[in-house]
Amino acid sequence: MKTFLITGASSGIGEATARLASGAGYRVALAARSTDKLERLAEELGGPDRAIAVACDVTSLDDQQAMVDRTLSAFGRIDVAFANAGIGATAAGTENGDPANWRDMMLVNIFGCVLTVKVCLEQIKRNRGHILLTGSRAGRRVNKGSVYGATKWAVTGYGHNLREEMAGTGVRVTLIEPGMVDTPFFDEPKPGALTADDVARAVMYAVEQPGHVNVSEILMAPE
Ligand code: NJP
Repeated sequence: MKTFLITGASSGIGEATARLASGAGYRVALAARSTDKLERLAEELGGPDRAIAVACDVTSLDDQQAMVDRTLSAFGRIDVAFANAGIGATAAGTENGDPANWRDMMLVNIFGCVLTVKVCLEQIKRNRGHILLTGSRAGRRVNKGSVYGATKWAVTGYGHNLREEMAGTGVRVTLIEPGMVDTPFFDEPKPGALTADDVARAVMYAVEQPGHVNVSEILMAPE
């Protein structure tokens, strides 16, 4: 049985993807900081033989390495790695933005994403597997003053560069680039936005293609 590892699995897009991946027959490794939520989800998805909860702050290399070690001791392999954990801006623009929040965004959205790939790569290469990164539509177009968008432009660039690095290895790399999604990412509901499930279906579309089909990026928006 193949294993699907997801960072940022405690809510939103990661949680929705965990449900679809589990339903599609994958074992799932669920990583985030909120272990209570992860444990509830792991239980719902069938318990230790099918789903494990892994406490992980993606900004820590030690945590991320431990996430992989724990997944391998539970399931023995990793076939899909979904680097999805991310946070948003507390205030818009450079003039009003908060440097502490910029640091956190850069560490979680960029550094954390690259670390996830680094720690999973040996397994993904061995299994000719799949790496997916949650970028954003904000990483594909200009948004006035958006430092968050700049972190996602970095993810876009990294994803394309990584695909080149993986050329000839059988490893596929997909960028998932949603516009606004109604998730706990925002403090208030976002009616009319994409749902987490909409994005999870896009993830599964890319993963479920035959091995010779590399879906490079999926840019999606509610309108
Ligand atoms: O948001 P949310 P989404 N270490 O808040 C985790 C991108 N995106 O599903 O650690 C480890 O429900 C956090 O878990 P916890 C967005 O940039 C969104 O919408 O327990 N995990 C939670 O599971 C992000 O890359 C929209 O707090 C950390 C998850 O990340 C991805 O979609 C639009 C962590 C966030 O789940 C998922 O966000 C777009 C850390 N240090 C892109 N910090 C949108 N919602 O509109 C956070 O274009 N997490």
